[in-house]
Amino acid sequence: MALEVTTIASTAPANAPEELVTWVAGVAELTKPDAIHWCDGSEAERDRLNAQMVASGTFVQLNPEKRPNSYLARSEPSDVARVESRTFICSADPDDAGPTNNWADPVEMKKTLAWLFAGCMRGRTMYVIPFSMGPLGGEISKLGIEITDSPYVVVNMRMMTRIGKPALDAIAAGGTWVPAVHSVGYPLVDPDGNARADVPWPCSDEKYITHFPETHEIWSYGSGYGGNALLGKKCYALRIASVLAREEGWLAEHMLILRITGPDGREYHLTAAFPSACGKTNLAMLRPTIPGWKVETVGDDIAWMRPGADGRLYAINPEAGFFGVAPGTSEETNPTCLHALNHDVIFTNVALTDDGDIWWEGLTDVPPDHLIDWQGLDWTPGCGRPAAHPNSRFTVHASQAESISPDWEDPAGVPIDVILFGGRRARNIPLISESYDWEHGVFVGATVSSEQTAAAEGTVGSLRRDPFAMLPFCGYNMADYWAHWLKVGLVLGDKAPKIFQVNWFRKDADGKWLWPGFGDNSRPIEWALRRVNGEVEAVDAISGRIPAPGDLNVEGLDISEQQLSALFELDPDAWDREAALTEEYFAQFGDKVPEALHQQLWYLRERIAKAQDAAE
Ligand code: O2Y
Ligand code: MN
Repeated sequence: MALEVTTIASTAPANAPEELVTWVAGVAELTKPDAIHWCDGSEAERDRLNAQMVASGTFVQLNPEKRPNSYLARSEPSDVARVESRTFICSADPDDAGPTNNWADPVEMKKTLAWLFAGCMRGRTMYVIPFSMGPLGGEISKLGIEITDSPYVVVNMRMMTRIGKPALDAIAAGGTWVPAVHSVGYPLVDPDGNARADVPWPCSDEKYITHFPETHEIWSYGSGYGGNALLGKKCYALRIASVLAREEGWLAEHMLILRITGPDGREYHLTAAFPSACGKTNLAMLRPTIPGWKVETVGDDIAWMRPGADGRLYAINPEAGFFGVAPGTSEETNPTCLHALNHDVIFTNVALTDDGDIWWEGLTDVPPDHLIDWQGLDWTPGCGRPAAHPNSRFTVHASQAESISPDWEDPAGVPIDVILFGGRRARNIPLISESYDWEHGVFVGATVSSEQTAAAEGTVGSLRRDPFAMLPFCGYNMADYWAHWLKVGLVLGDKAPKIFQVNWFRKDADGKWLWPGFGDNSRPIEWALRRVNGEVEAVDAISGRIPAPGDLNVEGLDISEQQLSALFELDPDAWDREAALTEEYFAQFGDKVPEALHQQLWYLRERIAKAQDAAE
């Protein structure tokens, strides 16, 4: 039976502010749950929910001797990833969402949501999750409240953010918070009171992941999966935070954060933006092959960056955990990540071994003889189906990575020396190239493109523009976002980080990789850091400044001079064609494209023309 409003208020912790209680009561009145639980974030609460989900069939507990305190969830086949086509930015003016977002009228969307959410939690418990993005109390950190009817979301949010009493205390002390409402859209009782049984992975065929940039609200309906449901991640930390960042003069970015310590003990910090399927998690846990260098993880996916009192740009990781792709993770590709998954992990859509452990494609060279696949079916090698879903995931607390930096939770953040923009490009883009200045760096970030792989949306091999790796994550018009980056550059002045473009994926004429990647990606990064120190000169080229011959450290690497020069080959005619595509691409943003970026395209064409002349 749905709760009375007075009962709803009585569920709230004593220090919950009235405004919050009124909002929760309003959502409960709309969604009509059977019970309300305010999450305190305790281990006891987590253990209770885990046991409840094992009993209901949502979780399979893994063999505690092999994988202590770890669980496997299997989602519905229709609910296996973020759904960009069902993700909406609901700004009053469509122009404020821009051509790269799905826009919806906020008034109309609120009507749709009111209809969808009416009674959607009947028969369920509504969980109220106070959470902090970033260390509690930090100047760059922010608060939120997620309401959800999914216990799976609660236990995932507990690892991915800082939930519970401390966050509620910060809200009670007057902290502003972003409201985020989530429902799986599978009520257990209909409006006439007819009950139906629950299923292990409740969700709805109808999905809406909606953002209201003017009121800083998030409403998500119909999916229990990842970025659609763990609303602190992409919905808040990127889409809504990018709007807040623009209003408040900072940057909310889809970037990993690293600390790198050189042989002389000097520390550097780097952020890096990569589109999907470019090895971002591997870079976040890089094991450098150059002797004397150490790399530590500060964040694997999102960076919030703000100019500090000393004028430099400081970054925090707003998250507390990793929600990474499992397939392809192995002792060879990312041992640090694999070791982090030894205990206290939630796996979603990986395969189950006969002895109660997990497996996915790429974990071992030889698959086990028998598995239960991600859909709960018997699986044997050669059966023609993947055992784990290609977008299967692990959720793990960041502190479990042996590479985690001791300062990953420093509320003040880490000062950024270098920003990298990457992409997957078989041709044209060199291994590394330094931007001529901040404006050129913004142009490079704005024009990033990447070849699509089987795992991503789009045709395999086709190029997808993914500006700043923010295409699905910018909460407002992308061209206004570029203008914001240019503005931040003016504030930072000569204290701005240096910006580089990297490409680990270049191939030779026979389609073979030219660069070994993985730990050897520390080599171009080392060159970037030596540029920061002013230790090496660079050569002006079409794409930017590239290493002078002999300056890239390839000691101990089995790479020929020919391969090395192919990694930096810049064909002026091919670049001319890229410039024409960039002009077309900018055209979709109309007169919103900042003049400085048109200017950068003009400079690029000048460099191309000069190279064409020299080649004649
Ligand atoms: O498919 C999902 O719901 C997850 S998407 C995701 C998860 C962790 C880090 N990055 C991403 C992404 O799509 O960039
Ligand atoms: Mn991401």
